Amino acid sequence: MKNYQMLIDGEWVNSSNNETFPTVNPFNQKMWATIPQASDEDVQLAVKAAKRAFENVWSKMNGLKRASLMFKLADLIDKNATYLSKLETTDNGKVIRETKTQMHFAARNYRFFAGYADKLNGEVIPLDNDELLDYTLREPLGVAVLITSWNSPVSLLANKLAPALASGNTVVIKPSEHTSATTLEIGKLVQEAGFPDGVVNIVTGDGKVGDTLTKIKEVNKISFTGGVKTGVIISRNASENLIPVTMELGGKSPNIIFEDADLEAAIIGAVAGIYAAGGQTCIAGSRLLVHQSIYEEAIEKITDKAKGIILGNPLDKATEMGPVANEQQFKHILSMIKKGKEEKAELVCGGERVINEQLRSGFFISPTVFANVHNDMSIAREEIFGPVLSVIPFADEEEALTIANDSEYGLAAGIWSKDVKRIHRFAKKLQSGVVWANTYRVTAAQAPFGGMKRSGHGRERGYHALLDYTQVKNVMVNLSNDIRDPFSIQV
Ligand code: TXE
Repeated sequence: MKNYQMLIDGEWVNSSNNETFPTVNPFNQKMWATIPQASDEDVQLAVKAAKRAFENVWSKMNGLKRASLMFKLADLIDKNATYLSKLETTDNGKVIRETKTQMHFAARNYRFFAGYADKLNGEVIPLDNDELLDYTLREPLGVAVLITSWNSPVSLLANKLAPALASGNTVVIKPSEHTSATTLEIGKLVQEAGFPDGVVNIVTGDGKVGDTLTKIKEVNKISFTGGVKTGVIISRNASENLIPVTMELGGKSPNIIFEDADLEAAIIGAVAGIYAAGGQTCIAGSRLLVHQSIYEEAIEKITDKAKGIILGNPLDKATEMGPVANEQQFKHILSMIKKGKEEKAELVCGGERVINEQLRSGFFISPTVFANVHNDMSIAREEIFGPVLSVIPFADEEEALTIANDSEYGLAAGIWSKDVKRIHRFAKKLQSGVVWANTYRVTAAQAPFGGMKRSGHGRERGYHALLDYTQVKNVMVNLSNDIRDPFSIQV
């Protein structure tokens, strides 16, 4: 049993009221570590430490030095990737082959943004009046609060922490109460890399801790990954202090197979979209839209694949799908499957808890396919965040577009077609922050990621993420000796 502590101002501490909560392995439902439940006082201390570190150290350190610390952190994450991935898999049940890749991808993200730390230049702007010199400075915001969810703690954190640090902000991190361990391990690596005290602080606990954190006046920025309901609460808190937020929320992403697609490749893409990570990803391609001429064939093929998925211990390299990450999520998925049946979607396979000898102690749900789904049904509208695919037929491009965009979400979408004109035409019309063509669930440090509509706003990864952690200052310098008219604005 491990007993974790929190990181505040460079010190590892218990909660000031000594409260803790257990963290549970979803594969066997065994408690394996305790995590501190931060008090309001702890949260205040963490923000104060971040503010001090911002004012006294981090905002004064030059970009090259910030970058070198971030490169060290990236190296340490790579070096410890095996350890970190085993821990993350133990904590959230995600298969080891994915968590291992995610650790290296997190390191890649720190390197990508480290490369920007000494290149945050402003610009010189030519004005109508050439006796005025105008230029901009790109400056950090101050203390950034980073709140993450349980599905990919290290990877989600890298999306936020890397651009925040590169652009000169200090941070207070609050990981999900379901999976705090690996974030705290990253805290240890931050220290080993040599970051000054107070630049990175980590407080742990439930939603109350997040709520306290997002109401503090000294906080200058919030970046959140989680559910829509929480996103709304946090946005409300942020609006009281008029601070900017980045919201990375859920999705109900359409993965669209046209009649001219390479069907084999499209079906693999559909599997990647919904069964990878057991569907517990914001970009899950949970609505599979299929042209009616290939609908039956596609159902047959995806069902075959779904039935063949290897469920098992997520620490085992052969396992393709692990358990659902926690009990709350497990119950939610089962309740959505029940709704699907009640609304008369056709359950083709799966749809139940797996209770065989080896898996019955874990939160396993069999890969599920619902056919003849109408886009008005709950399973096509609400985020399930589990291995549940809704297959919806369409007659033509226009109908596919109408169905795809008929969602309150707008995070990701996939198009499968050999017609290059159709791909670009369609990509332009999709209401989605991310569009893949002839692939799905592919990511890159350089490519901006984020949603439209109720999937959120702001962008993570790529150059665009830096813009969310900086503000622009405009400086105008008079070069002339003319005496101005003080009662008229000068142009
Ligand atoms: O998320 P929450 P949950 C979706 C998915 C899932 C649903 C709920 O559909 O079924 O959200 O999941 C912190 N102020 N996604 O309940 O509650 C919380 O402690 C500040 C999509 O796990 O949003 C945790 O650290 N913070 C998503 C974080 O918010 C608060 C990934 C996320 O928890 C808070 C996960 C409050 N009032 C779930 N209440 C994605 N975008 O990928 C909670 N938190």
